[in-house]
Amino acid sequence: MAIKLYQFAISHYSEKIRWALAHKALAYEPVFLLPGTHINTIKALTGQSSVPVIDHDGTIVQGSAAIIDYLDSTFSEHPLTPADPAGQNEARAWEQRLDTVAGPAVRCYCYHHLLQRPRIVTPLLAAQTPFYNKIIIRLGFSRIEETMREWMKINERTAQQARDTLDTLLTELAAAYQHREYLVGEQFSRADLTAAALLAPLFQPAAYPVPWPDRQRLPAEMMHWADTHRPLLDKLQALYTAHRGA
Ligand SMILES: N[C@@H](CCC(=O)N[C@@H](CS)C(=O)NCC(=O)O)C(=O)O
Repeated sequence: MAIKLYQFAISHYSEKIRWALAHKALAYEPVFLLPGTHINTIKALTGQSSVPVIDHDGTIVQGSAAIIDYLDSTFSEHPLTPADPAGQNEARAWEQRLDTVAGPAVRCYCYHHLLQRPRIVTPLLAAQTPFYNKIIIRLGFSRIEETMREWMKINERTAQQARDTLDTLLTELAAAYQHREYLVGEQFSRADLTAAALLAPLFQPAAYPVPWPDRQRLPAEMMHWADTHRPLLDKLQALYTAHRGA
């Protein structure tokens, strides 16, 4: 019955699965990896390098949506997938859009600004790993920044595009939440969880296990822009408070 979760503390897709496991009240062993040095460990499990990955007694599942499918089909208590087919389709459609559009855009926009603040981003990247990783990142910071920007195609232009993409999506999400508690039906589902977890770096909830800096230390551009979507971000924070648990 043992579940291991391979993850980065800072990864918002990993946060989806931390939340899913907490919601379903499933005990698990967290395996926190340092981004960059994770590749061999994860490739040995799946052949590909991305986290999150779970190992449930030898069954390996990679990718946050596939993991939620697996958890809901294996452990029926506290489902995150709506029971009715129409609700299922709707929840999966939101999740897929958030996974493919919101996740990459949040990552590009936030890293573009945070990588300009080594003192803030270093503890975020090394969170939940041995203390010496912070020293290693600090020593090699310019090379690490260059590699991350190259690998994830992060620059001024793509960050601006990511912000425009998020403006459209966040406006649509705000409209969807305007007259209802949850995105699909009357229950908290994988659609709400995905929206809140993937957008969490924009409102920095305490339950997300990284040392977020104080608001006044965050890049001003990020904070001012996030403030233009404050009612939606407050709604997502309320979902954290009501449903995330520890
Ligand atoms: N669609 C995937 C995306 C996962 C993803 O992008 N993970 C990032 C961290 S947030 C990652 O592992 N990047 C490093 C790599 O791909 O080697 C999911 O839903 O799990």
